[in-house]
Amino acid sequence: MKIKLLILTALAIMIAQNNTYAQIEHIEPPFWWTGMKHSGLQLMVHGEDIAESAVSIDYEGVSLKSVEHTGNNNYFFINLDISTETKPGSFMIKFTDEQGNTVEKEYKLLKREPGSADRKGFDNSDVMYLIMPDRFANGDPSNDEVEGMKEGLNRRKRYGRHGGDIKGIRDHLDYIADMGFTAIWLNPVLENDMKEWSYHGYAATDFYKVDRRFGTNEDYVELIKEAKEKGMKVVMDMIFNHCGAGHWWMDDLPVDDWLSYPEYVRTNHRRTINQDPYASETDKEGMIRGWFSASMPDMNQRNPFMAEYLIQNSIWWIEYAGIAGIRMDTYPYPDKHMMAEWNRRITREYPHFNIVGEEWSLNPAIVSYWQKGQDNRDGYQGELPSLMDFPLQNAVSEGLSDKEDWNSGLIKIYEMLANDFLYPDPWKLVVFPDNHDMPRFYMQMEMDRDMFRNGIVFFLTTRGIPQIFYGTEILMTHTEGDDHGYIRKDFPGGWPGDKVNAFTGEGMGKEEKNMQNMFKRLLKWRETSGVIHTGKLMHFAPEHGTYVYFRYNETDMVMVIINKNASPYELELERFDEMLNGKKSGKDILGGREYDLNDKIKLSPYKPYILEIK
Ligand SMILES: [Ca+2]
Ligand SMILES: [Ca+2]
Repeated sequence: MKIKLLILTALAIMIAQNNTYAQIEHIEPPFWWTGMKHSGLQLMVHGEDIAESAVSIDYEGVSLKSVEHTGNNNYFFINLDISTETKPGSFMIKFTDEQGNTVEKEYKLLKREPGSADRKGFDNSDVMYLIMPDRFANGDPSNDEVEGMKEGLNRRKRYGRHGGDIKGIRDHLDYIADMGFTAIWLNPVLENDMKEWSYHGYAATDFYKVDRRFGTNEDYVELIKEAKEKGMKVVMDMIFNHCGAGHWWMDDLPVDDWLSYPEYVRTNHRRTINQDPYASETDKEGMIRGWFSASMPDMNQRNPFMAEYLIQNSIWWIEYAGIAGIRMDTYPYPDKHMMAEWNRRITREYPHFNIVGEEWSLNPAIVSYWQKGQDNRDGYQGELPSLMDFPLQNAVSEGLSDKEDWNSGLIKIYEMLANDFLYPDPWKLVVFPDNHDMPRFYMQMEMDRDMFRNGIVFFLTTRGIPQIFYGTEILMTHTEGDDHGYIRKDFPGGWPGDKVNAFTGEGMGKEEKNMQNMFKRLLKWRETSGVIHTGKLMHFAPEHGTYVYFRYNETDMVMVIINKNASPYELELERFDEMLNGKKSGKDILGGREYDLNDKIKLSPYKPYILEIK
């Protein structure tokens, strides 16, 4: 009886507190670190009528600079300054209303990991494996359905959630490392609590929380730690242009212009307005401010609170999760000046970090506009270290598929690389045969394994940082059509009961197995071939269905032959004297055979060669 009374009293006190004073719903970022270069920190505080409170903080080294109101009584922004001498620890943020009621929230300042600021981003020595987490491996069936989340499991639906998760990736890190990949790019892992189509992750509903159907924030951190132990970096996919329509703030926006438009107005997708000297304001605004889709509201990066929110969010994930790079989605859609500032802020904090942006244009002039160091005539300073090389992807796809002629075939690849003069640093571009948004490279090659092999050899030996989409190494197909749901099929072996297991080789077809082995051999070789990472490139105009190029430095040389000849062909070597003069032999790392360079090289039909020159 006494106990009951005590509980009731305690409950009554709690209710009384709730009634008299605000609940803090969100403080973001949820914690921070001492010893950051940028001493400022802006906290977004969300809670009913919270903006009527006075704020106080008492912690040595932390000063409260200002409190900014937004016109919405349920939010304010607190500007702190954390001096360089501040010790890690926690303090209370005290909110006091006009009646003198107070509520306190603990806020933590953590100690940074040693070497955090000097972390090395992904670079030319890496090959990145792109994984769509929902479609790779289901390591934990218990998270397939999460109570309270809008979409559950439906593996029969190609747009449904299939149950893949972080545990599944952790379980197969050895496979990825054994294949020879040294970096992993995961499609977005943040919460997407949307009614449907939430599996792809591009509609975030919480910027500080991993989707529980993938795992917890801690699981994500563990994955990155384990990957690091196995020699692999992790790249985080981020989207600054839009959030999901189911984001918690959509019911009560922090400030009037938090979104570009309060209601759905579709973007015109005319991405060239960013470079076009003649673009109308109507087109510019229509592109930048329109929503990506009805379920993806456009965030207004011109609002300074939003800009700071996003910048801090990415720094928070870098510091918290230990990522080695960011892949930024839909790069030309947000406000470009804010994006440049974002790059500057990250680079100041992490000088050796890497960021790759997605500008899906086949025109290298457009892509090069964004890269750090580009001298644009409109004065825009891009600041972005790396971009996805869509122009080269397309050139290779067409170059290998199209008939050889003066203006078609391999010449497309040769001439596309000539455009590298446009880039401040073409070596930093990410090159790829395919990704989650386009038909798989094997389908692009109309399931011609010879042409596929030529293309893979090219991407793994040309300049840049290669990226391979999960399943491309085992010739995954989508003969049903090019719909995204088909392109992003489940990796065989990732689900209990799968008849084929590409992790163990069980039940795999001969051709799939052969291709997987070729990838492994090539990736392992590339991992230790410094000349492919940083060596120079010289290529010779394609002739007679062959395209020959060299990667070389002071000590090493590699000769690559891309070969589209349907019948045996004898390649004369005199034309390459500029490179081969005095060299004696070349050993093919694919077939293992040694070739005498005083003679012609007899090329087998459609077979590519990678010769280590001695
Ligand atoms: Ca699962
Ligand atoms: Ca936008």
